[in-house]
Amino acid sequence: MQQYLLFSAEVAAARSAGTPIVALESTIISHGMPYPQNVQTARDVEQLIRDGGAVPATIAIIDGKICIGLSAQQLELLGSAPHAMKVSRRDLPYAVASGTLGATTVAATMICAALAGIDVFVTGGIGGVHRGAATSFDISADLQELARTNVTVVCAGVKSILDIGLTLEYLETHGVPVISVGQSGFPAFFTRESGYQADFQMDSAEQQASFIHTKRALGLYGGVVVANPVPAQDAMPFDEIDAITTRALAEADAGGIKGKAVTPFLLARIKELTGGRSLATNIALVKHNAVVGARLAVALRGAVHDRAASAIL
Ligand code: PSU
Ligand code: MN
Repeated sequence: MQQYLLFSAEVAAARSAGTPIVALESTIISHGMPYPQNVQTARDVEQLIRDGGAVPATIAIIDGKICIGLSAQQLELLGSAPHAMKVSRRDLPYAVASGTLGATTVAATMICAALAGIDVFVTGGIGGVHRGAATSFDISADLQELARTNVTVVCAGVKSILDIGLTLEYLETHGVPVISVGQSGFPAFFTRESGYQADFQMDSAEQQASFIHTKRALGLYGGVVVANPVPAQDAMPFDEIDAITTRALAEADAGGIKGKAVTPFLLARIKELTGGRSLATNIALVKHNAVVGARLAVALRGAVHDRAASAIL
């Protein structure tokens, strides 16, 4: 396995020192935001994680290696390359074997984080069950990954480009707990409320860490969703984003957009239709998630140490 993984110097040092590490995805850089704001945001998010006492590990596939932690040049390459491949679970062996430049989705980042022994992963929004999935069968591989891979994903909920109710049903069926932070409602990315409740509200990192630790100790494999609402001052008006989402969905349908192209199309169209204002919201919520994720990674290390200590006593 080690022949496929390449750790940056910063991440390698954190692994030896036992410093908490937070994984970050790269599809949000290549397909989720425009250049150069994508690269700037990636850098800012990494710094917020360092400020929180953890080490950031942005993950991507470069030259046939699963890179865990990227250099400034690698971030720039990924953010500016016109044809980086969007890599989910099924694409991962192709990107590694062919040497194609690959940006990892939530699903692929979870796989790589687990391979690297990283427990916490910060992103913006996760994929989910698309509206109309009853006929299109379009359900993001992110949900399957959450069902099977032991990584906690800190996000701002899911966008209303998806069927949020069905996404939560799917997660329930697969035993994936959904924890909200600071409120009981499940957030909808651009807005703080989706009209749906999370399973549990846990405001402190210690509570979240204790929950994750207990889940693992009970042998309950699979991921956890920590849904952290966008700060109120950065949220978009619900009615505006709702109308724009409906329009973007109709355009995707009319344009025959299918498969892995659907989500990037919708993200880009919403950005255009909001005159770029959705991008500011997107950046703000990812940064907020970085703060929460770093806190959780630090608390999780403490929880593991506490349990180990009490097992010895
Ligand atoms: N949702 C967002 N922003 C994103 C994505 C989803 O609000 O950037 C990206 C993530 O990388 C996620 C992927 O894993 O899209 C899901 O793609 P699909 O729906 O094709 O599974
Ligand atoms: Mn899909």
